[in-house]
Amino acid sequence: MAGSAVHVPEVTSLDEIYAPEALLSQGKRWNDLAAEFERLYGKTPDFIARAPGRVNIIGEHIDYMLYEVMPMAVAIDLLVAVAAAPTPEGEEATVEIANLSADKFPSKTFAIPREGDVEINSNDHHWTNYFKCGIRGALQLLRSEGWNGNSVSMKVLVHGTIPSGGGLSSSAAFTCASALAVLTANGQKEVEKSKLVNLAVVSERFVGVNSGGMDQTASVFGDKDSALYVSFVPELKAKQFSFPKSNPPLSFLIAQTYVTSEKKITAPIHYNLRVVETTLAAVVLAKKLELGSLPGDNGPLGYSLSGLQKKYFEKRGTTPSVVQQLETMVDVVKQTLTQEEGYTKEEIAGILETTPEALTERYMTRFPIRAERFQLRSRAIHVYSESLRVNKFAELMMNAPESASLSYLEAMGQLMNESQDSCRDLYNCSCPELDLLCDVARKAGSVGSRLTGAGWGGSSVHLIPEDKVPQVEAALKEQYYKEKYPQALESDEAWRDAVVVSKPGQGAVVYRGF
Ligand code: NG1
Ligand code: MG
Repeated sequence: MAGSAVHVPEVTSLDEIYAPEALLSQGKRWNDLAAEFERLYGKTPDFIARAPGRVNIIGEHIDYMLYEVMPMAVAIDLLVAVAAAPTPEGEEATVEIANLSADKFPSKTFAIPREGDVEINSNDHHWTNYFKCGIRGALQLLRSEGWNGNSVSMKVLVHGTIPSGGGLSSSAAFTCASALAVLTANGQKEVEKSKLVNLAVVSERFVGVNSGGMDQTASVFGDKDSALYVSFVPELKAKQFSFPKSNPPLSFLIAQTYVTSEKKITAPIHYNLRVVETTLAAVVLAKKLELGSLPGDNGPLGYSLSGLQKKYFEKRGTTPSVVQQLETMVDVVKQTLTQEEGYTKEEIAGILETTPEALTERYMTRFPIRAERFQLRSRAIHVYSESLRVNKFAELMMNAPESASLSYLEAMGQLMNESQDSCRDLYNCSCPELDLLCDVARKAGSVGSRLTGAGWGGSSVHLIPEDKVPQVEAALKEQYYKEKYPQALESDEAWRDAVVVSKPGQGAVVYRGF
């Protein structure tokens, strides 16, 4: 559905969401959810809000620097079943929330203040925090649009099939589905996709991760037939595209490391630190290059390397092609940020003619971080070179010949392999298990293998000529899972959880098929 409605679709039948081969098992899962809802709360849900996970094909750790990325939604997802009731006059709305996997995710009841925000303790990593993020974001949006009502009270039952910490963005799916559920429960008949994404991005930051916007965009704008080319400036846009027809046909395989990376816990030394490093790289470059003050933008900390690129060429009065610009930026970084060992906070403060305390206050207080040295050089080289790879990859994807050859696929795969090298060596966000999966897959016939998502564990994605898929699966089984995670070999179901051939999936929907 190219150029589909800007509103989240309301669907009444599961075949609008899932591929035919998944309908049977999904039908059972949705029925189980509805039946358990009835058992718990004594009534059927009014609706189910559903949002999927995603896999990122290429463009890692550059969304928060406002560069284009190429993710697709996947079929695994998060369901939020809701029954809403008006909150009695003068009382606070209540939320009763439970999970179908009750042993792992215990239920909770809490109130929503009539004014102000629902409290989220980001040090207490309770699973329901993500639902609270959705409430906060949704109510803030409604209030900003002049709504001054009291929220409805909600009975909620959740079920997810996206492994948490698995790199396929269970968190964004949960935040998007929750925000969508709260908006719908409070009477919003039509929810605009970009509004939902923007509010979900901001909401996810309430759990302590200073995230970019890729995952929420993929989760909301996903489409059954296409992957997405997502841009963030001048405003959020998700262009749909199909994979090239090739001989042999191509497929994308997702393989789990089963090393979980709980981003919200490691954020001060991993994710949030990278956001600080790349933002400070932009600010320091602007100062060293005497570009004057950087224009503020939508980057999580207000400045971005893409803003810097724009300013750099404005100042020079030239507009080379995007590829030339990015190549130039890689050189500029290499010549300007010469300290390969990184920069201390004191050194950065010195360059910026400010104090370390002021730096901490401005960039490291809402999202605290821990670092001895800030790797401005390597992180900035990664960002510019990764954006360059995305541009080249998009060009190959979207302008492929009628029937692309194996060597054409190999050219695309090469860019994915280079992305993995850069993530491992410059961004330090890979891990030995991800490196091993990539290595094994490539030797068995993958033409491009890389981590997907934030990294430090989670999943990998592989571009494989279809005829080589069985070989790659067999090699992964033999050389990775057998030793590192034998549980994956115990049943067909476990294996499908570890390694799947991934097709683009439908984005968020509201289901009212009851
Ligand atoms: P994960 O941790 O895989 O959900 C994160 C960010 C993305 C993006 C990627 C790296 C969130 C919700 N998602 O993904 O915005 O920056 O890492 O490319 O924080
Ligand atoms: Mg996440």
